[in-house]
Formats: sequence, structure tokens, C-alpha cells
Amino acid sequence: MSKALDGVRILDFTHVQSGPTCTQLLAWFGADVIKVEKAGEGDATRGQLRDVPDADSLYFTMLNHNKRSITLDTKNPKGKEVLNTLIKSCDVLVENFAPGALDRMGFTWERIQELNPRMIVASVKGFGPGPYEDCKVYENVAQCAGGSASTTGFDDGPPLVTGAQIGDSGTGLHLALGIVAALYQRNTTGRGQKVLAAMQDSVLNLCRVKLRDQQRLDRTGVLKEYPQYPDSKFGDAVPRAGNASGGGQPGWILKCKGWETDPNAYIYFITQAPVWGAICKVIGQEDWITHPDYATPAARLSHLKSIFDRIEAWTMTKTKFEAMKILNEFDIPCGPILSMKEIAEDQSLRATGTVVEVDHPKRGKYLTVGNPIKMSDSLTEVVRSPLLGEHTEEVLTELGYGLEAIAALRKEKVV
Ligand code: CAO
Repeated sequence: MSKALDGVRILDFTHVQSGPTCTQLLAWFGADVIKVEKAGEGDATRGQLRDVPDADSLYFTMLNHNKRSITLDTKNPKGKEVLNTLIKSCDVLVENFAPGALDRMGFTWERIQELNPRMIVASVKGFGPGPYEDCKVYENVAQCAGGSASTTGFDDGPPLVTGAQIGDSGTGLHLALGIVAALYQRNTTGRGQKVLAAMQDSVLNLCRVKLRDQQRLDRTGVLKEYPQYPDSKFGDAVPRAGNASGGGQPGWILKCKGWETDPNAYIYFITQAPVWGAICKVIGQEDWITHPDYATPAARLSHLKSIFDRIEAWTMTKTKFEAMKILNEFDIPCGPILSMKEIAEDQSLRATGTVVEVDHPKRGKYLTVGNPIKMSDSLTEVVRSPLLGEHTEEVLTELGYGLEAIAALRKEKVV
């Protein structure tokens, strides 16, 4: 079976998480991704958070499937020659170096265009043009600068970062979309272009509803679906909303049976308006269906705390899975709080290829997250990440280097 991006060749200059997330997706869609790594060192994550001595870490392996790895000293003049050849033979160059690193290497946009006018140059940077454009940025910096941290957590606590890697993996996703759009446009223009995904911008894009709320707060001075309403005062910025839903249907995380000992015995419960009657029946509070304090969504807003307390008295009598089953029979939206252990053992996620077991020659079997995007005509087979420089000879041969030339490059530590 063919793959969506068959025939697309990616020069992958990415490292750590944001860029590799992007190129891994492109590889899963069928692109030939050639990861260029520093000779002798490789992507720093190969050695970070190691759990098996001398084997590539899970941090690296889980972000670099289906790629080929070559080592190359791009600061060496002979290494630059190899890079010239690679640029000429690839469709997309993806990088997430610190700002200016590619220029300092001698590969400015103009130079790359000279070598290959069809080349798409795609970059992750921490910030777009502006006061912080030269800063190096990691995940949590982006979460803070993109508005996520100030709006995450509880009202009486400090800003919080989230475990979802919205700065790194989130930006990688944005960049991948920009790349496929640029490839599509190239079909008509014949030209490459620059694609930039800034981490701050990507996080803000994912926090769009909070900028919505900022403007509602500016206009009305209150956010009635927030837990601060009606008892606390609102300031001039969107406050942290705890576990409130962020949409027009109030929700909260409620304890389930076993919460005293199991930190994940909780369920997310949404009091969606169309099923309000069903909710009242399930929890045995049928008088709330017509009670003026509870009958309409508007009336309920100032009673959300007591409503969730009452629902929790019911959820605490059920395990999260029992509650999930009963509530779904009535189309009441809810979600169990699943631990990573439960997710790792979930057979349905294995069946769909979302959780995949991969074999690696140095570390043995490990679990990874497969392609979360499923396509009917472009199936993903997850292939283990490459060892450092595993494909150097193979790729150089494809580029036209003979065995002697390759041996000479090795001797001079260019590859
Ligand atoms: N051969 C020779 N040199 C190479 C090379 C190769 N194959 N690959 C990279 N280098 C060099 C670069 O040219 C750069 O050299 P100079 O600083 O002399 O120009 C150097 O290696 C280091 O690159 P870097 O500055 O990108 O790496 P860092 O570890 O200092 O910074 C990071 C890491 C992530 C903070 C920075 O790359 C960054 O801000 N990237 C953009 C934002 C981003 O992606 N952040 C997410 C990180 S987690 O996904």
C-alpha cells in the first residue's frame, strides 16, 4: 500500500522534542526522513533520562521512529559539501536549532534557495519576531509565555504547567501541518517557502478559549461559569479555573469509590444542559428538574458548587468505570481519570495502534504512542528509531559517494 507522503524526502535537523515530533509524523505518513546528527554525539536526548545503560533513552526512541540517522559535522567544510548535496536532493529541511544557528552554519534562507529553490525550510522557534525572538526556549517556558500557565491550576494556588507537552509536541504538530500545506502549494508555484511555528504562538493557539474569556471579562467583569462565581471577585485577567470545563457546559472532576487510596479514582463529569433531567434521575434528585434554582442552565450557574457536591455524593458510591457505564447509558458526558499505567495496559488502544510495542536491538521491547492520526489509505507501521549514524553509509551511497570517499570522510571525523 502506498503512503500519503511517499516520495517526499525530509532533511531532518531537529533535536529534543518539538522538531522530532513533527518529523516523526511526516515519517509515519510515508516521507523519507533523514535525521542529521552531530558526529559522535547525536541528539542530546539519546542520553537523557536513560533507564537502560548505554541504550538510547525512551525520550529519544519514542520521538524518532521511522527515521534514518546519519552523522555529519556540518561545521566542517567537507561536511558542508555533503549538506549541499543533501539540500539539493530533499524537499523539506526541518530544524529547531536556537535562533540563528542555521545562518551561523552558513545555510541562510538565500543560500538554501540558491541550492534548491523548491526547498521548504520549516522551523520551530521559541518566539516569533519581537522582543524575545533570540531566546532559547523549552516546553515550560512556552507554556508560561503562551498563556497556559496563568490559566491553569486553582484560584488559590500558583500558576501551573500541564503534563501535556503543548509547547513541544503541540508546536511540532503545528509545524507538520504547515509543511504539508507548503508541499501542496509548491505543486502550483513550483517554489519552496519558509514555514515557522513559534512555541508561544502554538500554545496560545491551544489556549484560544482563554483569550475569548479575557475579552468577555473585559466587557462584563464576570465569568459566570468559572468557580469564582458568585462568591469571589474577578480581577482584570482571566483567573485559573481549576477543573472547570472551559466551555458552555459546566464540568468538574469528582471523587469515585476508592479515592481515599487511589489517586486516580476520579471522573470528569459534565452537566450538559440537554441531559439535565437524566442527571437528576441518576443521582436521585428528581426535584431539581423543575426547581427554579436548578431547572435552567442560567439558574444553575450560581449553584454549581452544591450541584457538583451532590453529584459527587453519587459518584463516590461507584468506581470510575461503573459510573462511566451508567452515565453513558443516558448520554451524560463523562470521562474516567486514567493513569498512565491503565493507558499502557489498555487493550483497545493497542488494537488501534495508538499504543504500540516496539522491539529495539539495544533496549529490547518498549511501549510507544503510535500515530494518533488514522488514515484509511495510508497505514502507519511503527519502525524502531535508528541507532546513531546507522544509515550514514546507506544515505551517502544514495547521494553518490563511493566507499572510498565515505571512508575518507569517516577518517576525518566528518561523518
Ligand atoms: N554538526 C555540527 N554542529 C552542529 C550540528 C552538526 N550536525 N548540529 C547542530 N550543530 C550546532 C549548531 O550549529 C549550534 O552551533 P552554534 O551555537 O555554534 O551556532 C549548536 O550545535 C547547538 O545548537 P542549539 O543552540 O540549537 O542547541 P542547544 O542545546 O544550545 O539549545 C534548544 C537547545 C532547544 C534550547 C535550542 O535549540 C532552541 O531554542 N531551539 C528552538 C526552540 C525549540 O525547539 N525548543 C524546544 C526544545 S524541546 O523540543
